[in-house]
Amino acid sequence: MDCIFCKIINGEIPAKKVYEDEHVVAFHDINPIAPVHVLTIPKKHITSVLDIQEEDKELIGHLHLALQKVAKEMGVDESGFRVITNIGQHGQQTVFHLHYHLIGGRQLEWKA
Ligand code: IU
Repeated sequence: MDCIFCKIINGEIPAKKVYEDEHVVAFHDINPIAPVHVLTIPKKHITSVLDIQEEDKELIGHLHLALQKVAKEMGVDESGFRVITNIGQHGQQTVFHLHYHLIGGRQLEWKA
């Protein structure tokens, strides 16, 4: 499958990983929009939130627990941060492998 994030998962393309376990990988976004900008992704290829199946419920819970670990690892658990997943055209999704942006390290604003 020609998916850039699958290539990061299987090591074909390098990434600055901050967390990895059996089911998920987290790595620094190549084009950060904040001092902390990490992407957390399932190793299973899922296109977006719209593609999550019943059988993925445990995986998605696991991914959220991994987000806690990433936040602690990046030192933003005390200050706060934001988790975003973009979906489709209006969501401006550009990589079609489910990923959660963890953004922080400065005061964020809320605008769309
Ligand atoms: P989006 O939610 O699909 O718009 O975000 C995709 C993100 O993936 C975006 O922030 C890119 O900078 C990031 N990214 C990356 O970290 N490494 C890559 O090789 C590619 C995109 I392509």
